[in-house]
Order: sequence, then C-alpha cells, then structure tokens
Amino acid sequence: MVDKSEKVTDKQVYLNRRLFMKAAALAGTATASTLLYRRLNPPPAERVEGDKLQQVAKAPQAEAIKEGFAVTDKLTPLEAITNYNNFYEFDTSKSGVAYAAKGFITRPWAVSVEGLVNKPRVFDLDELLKFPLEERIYRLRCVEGWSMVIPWIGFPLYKLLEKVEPTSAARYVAFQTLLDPERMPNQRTGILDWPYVEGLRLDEAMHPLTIMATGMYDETLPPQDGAPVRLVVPWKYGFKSIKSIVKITLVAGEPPTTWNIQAPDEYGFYSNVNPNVPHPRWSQATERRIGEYGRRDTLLFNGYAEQVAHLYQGMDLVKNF
Ligand SMILES: Nc1nc2c(c(=O)[nH]1)N[C@H]1C(S)=C(S)[C@@H](COP(=O)(O)O)O[C@H]1N2
Ligand SMILES: [Mo]
Repeated sequence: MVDKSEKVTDKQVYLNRRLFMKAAALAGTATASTLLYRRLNPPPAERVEGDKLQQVAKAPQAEAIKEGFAVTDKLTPLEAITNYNNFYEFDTSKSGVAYAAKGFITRPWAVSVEGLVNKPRVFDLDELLKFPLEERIYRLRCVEGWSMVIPWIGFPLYKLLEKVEPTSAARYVAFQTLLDPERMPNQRTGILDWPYVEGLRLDEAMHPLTIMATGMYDETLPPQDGAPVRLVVPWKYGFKSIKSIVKITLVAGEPPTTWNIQAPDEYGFYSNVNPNVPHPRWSQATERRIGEYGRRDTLLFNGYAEQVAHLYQGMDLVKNF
C-alpha cells in the first residue's frame, strides 16, 4: 500500500544531511534551518520491530460503508499521517512529533482494565494483539479545523470491555496515557496536566465504531500516532482519541478529561464533531482536508450521524458540547 517512492535509503538520508549542514552553515540560525530541513525531509514512518500484526479482516465494501466502518474518501498518505501529529507528550509542534517520538519504547507494555468491573485484568500487549483485527477507514477531524482519512487496524473496544464484565454501576469509561517523563520528554513541562486523560459514556465506548487501534496502513502503529495502542472515536474531535493507553477504568460519574481541565469553556466532555457549534475562537463549519486545496464542509458527527445520532436523542448538543 505504501508507495515505494516514499521509502528513503540510508544514502539519501546521508546526502540530504550533508546538504542540510551546508545549508545550515550558510543560512541564519540553526533552529530555522532545522525546521526547514524537517519540512523538506519528513522521516519515513517508524514501525515497532518485532510486533507483527495478524491477518486483518476486511468487511465487504458495501457492508463496511453501511456500518460506517469504511468511507470512500481518498486516503491521506502515510507520510502525512505520520508527520503532522498532535501528541503533546513529545512536542507541541505537529511537524516535530515524529522526531521527538522516534525510538519510543513500547515493549513491554500493559493496559490495566479496572474499576467497576467483575473481572479486573491487566492485558499484556501480546494479549491485545490477539483480538481479531479489523480494518477501519475513518475520517479524523481535529478540533483545530483540519482532517484526514486514516486506514486504522484495530478491534472494537466493546470486545475488551466484555471480557472484564462492567457492573451495573459502571456508566462511564476513563482512559489514561502513559506517564513517564523519561520516555515522553514534554511531560517534564507543565503545558498540560499529565497524564493525558480522556473519557466516554459507557454506551459511546460500547458502540461498534469505537476502536482500540494497534495499527495503521497494514502495519503496527508508529510512535507518533499512539503506539502501541490508542483509542479512535471517529465522530468526536481528535483529542478524544487518546494515545498510548496504559489504563482503562470503569466509573460511575463523568471522568475528568485533559482538554476540558485545560480550557473548560472551549472543550466539553462530549466534543462531538458539530459544524453548528462553533469553538469560542473559531467556526467549526468547514475543515481543511490534509492534501487538498480549499476547505470542505464539516459534517454533523463527522459524517457518522446515521450510526451514532441515536446516542444523543433528546440531548441539547449546544449545552452538551
Ligand atoms: N496522549 C495524547 N493523545 C492524543 C493527543 C495528545 O496530545 N496526547 N492529541 C490528540 C489530538 S488533538 C489529535 S487531533 C489526535 C491526533 O492523532 P494523530 O496524530 O494520530 O493523527 O490525537 C489525540 N490524542
Ligand atoms: Mo486535535
């Protein structure tokens, strides 16, 4: 699936670096030329060695489209998906994340599933990779006003939750990213409240569109996209899709969420994609699809209304933004 031309040889990297050093010597500050170098030489996607994905199930296209498991929009190239990232634990600059996350160690890795469940359990990464994998081609709409189309590999979250048997008291699901400033250098700064946390209502978490992604473009997740396992909730703004998860807790009340803590007036708990509810500082009516010129209309629930609108029947989507 990956275009051969995107693969960079060691020699090319070496030559480019020489050219860069020459340019850096000629041009102004090191930081400006470093940024220019990065823009001209996006690194190829790094995959975790040794982690092999099993055969991935692909539903017949018509069926997948009907369920919302696949969209027919053009796929965003791998190079763009892996070099334009939001992952504040590594870098606040979208083009810097791939560099800062390079070499991020994701083995051993475990996800603890606990709280209001009958069978709390720690899942080792190998156990997670054993869930039957499916391809899901989803739109990803960032609250900042850009979007992509990403071919994820993963499994529905409900399959994991069923294994731990949520009790009748469980009404929400809380998620937590790894906290390790040694491996996630930006956690030494106070730009966000660490660890990054997110949450869903239990029925949202159990919806078949909600997945735990362990891969993308037929291979394991690159570090910058949330390796080794991240959440993907395609009808919500991208920040709900929390990366590099280590803990999932079933709880009774609405759990705190990172961007809501940071700016409660700007980022609500639900954060469903909604062109009719502007962000306090910008409109959400349109978006820039990465790789396209101009802007396109943003769709209610990011185009997944048919699959998810019933979850919000009778709810005021302005109040519950
Ligand atoms: N732990 C963590 N998860 C995160 C983020 C983050 O900074 N930290 N950024 C979010 C935002 S704002 C978006 S748009 C998506 C981006 O995912 P991608 O880089 O794989 O496209 O990840 C989300 N998950
Ligand atoms: Mo985002």
